[in-house]
Amino acid sequence: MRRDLLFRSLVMMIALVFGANMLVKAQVATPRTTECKFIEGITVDADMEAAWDDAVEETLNYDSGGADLPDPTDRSGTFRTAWDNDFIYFFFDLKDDVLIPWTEESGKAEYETDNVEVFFNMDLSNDNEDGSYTSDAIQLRFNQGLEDNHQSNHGNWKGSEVYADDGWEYMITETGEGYVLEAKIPWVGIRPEEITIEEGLEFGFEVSFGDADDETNWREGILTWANDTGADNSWQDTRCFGVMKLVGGGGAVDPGTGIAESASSNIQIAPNPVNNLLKISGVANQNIAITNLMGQLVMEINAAAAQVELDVAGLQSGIYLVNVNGAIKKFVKK
Ligand SMILES: [Ca+2]
Ligand SMILES: [Ca+2]
Ligand SMILES: [Ca+2]
Ligand SMILES: [Ca+2]
Repeated sequence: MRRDLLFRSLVMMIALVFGANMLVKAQVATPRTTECKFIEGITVDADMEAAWDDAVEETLNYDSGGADLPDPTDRSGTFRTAWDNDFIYFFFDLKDDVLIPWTEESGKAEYETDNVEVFFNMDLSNDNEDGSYTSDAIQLRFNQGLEDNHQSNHGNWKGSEVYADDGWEYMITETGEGYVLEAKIPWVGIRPEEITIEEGLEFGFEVSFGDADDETNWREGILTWANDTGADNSWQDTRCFGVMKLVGGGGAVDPGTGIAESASSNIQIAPNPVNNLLKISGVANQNIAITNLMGQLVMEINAAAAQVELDVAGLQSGIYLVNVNGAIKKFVKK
């Protein structure tokens, strides 16, 4: 018995040593990765609602100076991400001791004052060997103190007006220790035509948090999430990016978030999730309206029989509501 215990302890010790070794190697050899979860019900108001509880929290890990990280009160930060079929969402919690917003009078470029940038490289299959931006790579900026501005220097920038029309929103609130930033960016402004936004998609992603603390000086440092090279290079080198993977959505997500279903209804729907044909029963002589979560009507029929079959193959992946005479059922289109 004792020998057995001794043997097991030895095995565990060896495993620990090996495990630690592999962890160190992994940090050097593999790019940083994160998961972006399918979450609905986020409102861009610089307030972290309960929906964000499900999101992965990431830390800004590296400083562009290459040296040790600065004092956390000078600049430090965490962020969360989420996605749905139309948007990618961000919530940044940033510590910054002196806020230098961009103003017209400052005479500075937007990237020189306090700001956050996000970078996307949506197609990982076409990257240039030297890391120079492919047409699907993009750099976008949120400026502290400038809520209607979203600039980009490089990549597939479609212009801030296009983004505003497509629903780009962000809001910043000062916290006393820095600021929080909540944002949503429409996929339509990020993704190339050939990339489908769906569960399992992996793409290049990076964040940089630029910090200026003196109106007379330039930005004095940048914190990054993935780039551990010590050089401020993400704006021109996609090899500095990490990888983000979309998880959830397309049936894996609990459709119980947001609008409540009617519990006491005779209506039954199957299968759920559905690919092509959705059977709806308990609906004789009633009007059936299918809406998306934004309330837009996507299909409508009058049910002559007690059971009808709807061809939903043409609907985009996501969660939909079946409205029958005020009763609501949800289904997920794969
Ligand atoms: Ca919010
Ligand atoms: Ca600072
Ligand atoms: Ca690419
Ligand atoms: Ca600052």
